[in-house]
Amino acid sequence: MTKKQTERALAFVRDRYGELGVDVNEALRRLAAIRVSLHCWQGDDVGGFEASGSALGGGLAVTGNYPGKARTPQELRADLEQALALIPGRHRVSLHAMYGEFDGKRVDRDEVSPQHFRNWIAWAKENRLGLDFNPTFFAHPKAADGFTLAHSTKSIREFWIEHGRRCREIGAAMGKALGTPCVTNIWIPDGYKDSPADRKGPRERLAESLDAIFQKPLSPKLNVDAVEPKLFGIGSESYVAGSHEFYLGYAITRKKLLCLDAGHYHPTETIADKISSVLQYLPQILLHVSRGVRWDSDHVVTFSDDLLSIAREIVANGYVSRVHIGLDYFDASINRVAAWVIGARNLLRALLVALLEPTERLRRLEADSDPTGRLALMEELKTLPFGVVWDYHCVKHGVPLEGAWMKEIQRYANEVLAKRS
Ligand code: RNT
Ligand code: ZN
Repeated sequence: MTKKQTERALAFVRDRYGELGVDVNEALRRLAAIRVSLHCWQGDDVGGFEASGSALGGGLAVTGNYPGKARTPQELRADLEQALALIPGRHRVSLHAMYGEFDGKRVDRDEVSPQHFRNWIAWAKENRLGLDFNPTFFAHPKAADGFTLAHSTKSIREFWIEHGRRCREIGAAMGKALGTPCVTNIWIPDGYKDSPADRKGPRERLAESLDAIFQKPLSPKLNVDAVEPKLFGIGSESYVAGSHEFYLGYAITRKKLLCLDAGHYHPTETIADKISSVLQYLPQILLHVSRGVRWDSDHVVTFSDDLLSIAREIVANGYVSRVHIGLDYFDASINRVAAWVIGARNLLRALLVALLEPTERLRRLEADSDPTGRLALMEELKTLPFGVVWDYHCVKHGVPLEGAWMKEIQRYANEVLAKRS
């Protein structure tokens, strides 16, 4: 499709949306302002660049052996650039502490500092990207028994507290250099495979460790902290110290962001309904948009009802400025660059659908006690021609349309990925 064709098509659908009281131009303007955080760890199967790489652990599992994964920071950045070139808009990249550049030296987690991320920061600046950050509480000998901040041994807790503290400083350095606050998100694997005799002790220790990490106030203009709950993991099926209730209480009392990961709840439970609940009490939250299949499997985000509901809750409730949206999945069975593009484009398309919703009209039907009319309109909306608006958005932002961007991925696979053995 040419630019002219997408413009002509848009003119038609603009009227269709206009009949419903929806301003397509306004929706496009708002979509262009949303920044999503692309997770670096999709690019190398949560590998990182530490000199002494440990097995992943922490209940995280990446399956697949698709060729061409990034082996160096240079390769990972090149892959991210390629992905970002196929995603409309300006965005952010989320890094993990294990992705520092340590020049072949062994720099332990309690020694990481902003200088290990200076190349990432310079790269982000050059590409006009924001950065977000995550301490890495897994893939390390001191996390091998499944406990970190809630560990029963004081010296191990102290090691991880120091890691957490340093990561906040790194986040603040990123925020300062880039002029946009870094969201530093804490997720720990701590839990038991089998029924614990003591559910209380680890949680008491976790609260204490977190308080120690957050002791130093940092300007929210540079860094904001998030905490990420989870129901269970591989090897922590029976008990996870950092549960939803634990962190909800923690986030409210300590004024932290709560991170809702779509894969971290019971399989029939979705995070969409949690957004307007927790935002009654929290100023801001972080989302890890992911897709669990039967369990927290971290599949590539698809254009699913779940995703549409999440986007809808953010937009319809006016939460765009209070919800930081990050992606979190890892699939090594398909082209990793395409995996980023598919998930990010789906997320943005879902947000566009939400921005094109005649929310006022739906709410009026609800207020008029007309659930039949509400249901009828909701169903009708599903087949509105949002794809035309999406095409226009892509053309306007200089990225290929659906169907065309895979050619770019193919070219990149042949020219770049195929040469990595
Ligand atoms: C794990 C959490 C966490 C990780 C990343 C790599 O269950 O979802 O966010 O996926 O930190
Ligand atoms: Zn997550």
